[in-house]
Amino acid sequence: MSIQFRKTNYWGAAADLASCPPQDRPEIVLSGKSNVGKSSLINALADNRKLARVSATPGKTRLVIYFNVDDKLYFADLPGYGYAKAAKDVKEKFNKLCDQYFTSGRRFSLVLHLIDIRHAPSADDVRMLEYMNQQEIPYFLVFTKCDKLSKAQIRKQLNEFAKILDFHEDARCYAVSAEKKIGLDDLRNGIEEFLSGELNDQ
Ligand SMILES: Nc1nc2c(ncn2[C@@H]2O[C@H](COP(=O)(O)OP(=O)(O)OP(=O)(O)O)[C@@H](O)[C@H]2O)c(=O)[nH]1
Ligand SMILES: [Mg+2]
Repeated sequence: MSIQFRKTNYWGAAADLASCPPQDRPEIVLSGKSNVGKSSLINALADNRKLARVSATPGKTRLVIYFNVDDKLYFADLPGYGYAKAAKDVKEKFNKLCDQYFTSGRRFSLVLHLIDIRHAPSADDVRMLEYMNQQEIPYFLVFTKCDKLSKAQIRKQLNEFAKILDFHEDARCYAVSAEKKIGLDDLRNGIEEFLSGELNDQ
């Protein structure tokens, strides 16, 4: 069964767990530091620049925003963690929403964990991978903003990440650019392949 990523539309925003959609189809969560390019990646996968709000100011996504992909799955766009400019109480509130989200018992099919290819992974990235490894949450690592580096630099960075990060043996890695549309088909195919068992059961 193929997924038409172009048929992605806004489902709604959830400020708490009660407002999240029913778990009637697979849910793919985008996680990662603020400004890493989560909303941009959703737009790029759907080939629609107007879908998710992209911001020059980090921390714009303050709720869990749900998108319906081809009536087959949801993308959940999480608020980015660790953005510098928000006030402390605001920051804590959003971190709490993310923590609650992950520890709620809600079932996720897959997490796309985004890391900017140019930067060393943060302590939060390391913590998140440890958490997903422990909880056996399947994830892909998606390295973003590849248009900013040469092919040789990308290879070098990927080798560095492999040394620093303890990824699960099943975690696939993708290097993408939302801006220049690099690596998107690979990622779409990876998602489709990953979900194929689940979608065929529906
Ligand atoms: N060069 C380049 N810039 C990108 C790419 N993807 C995103 N950006 C830029 O990075 C900034 C943040 O992008 P967003 O998609 O809003 O990031 P986010 O992770 O959703 O951020 P929060 O909602 O704050 O957590 C914007 O200025 C984007 O234009 C990319 O592939 N290449
Ligand atoms: Mg966002």
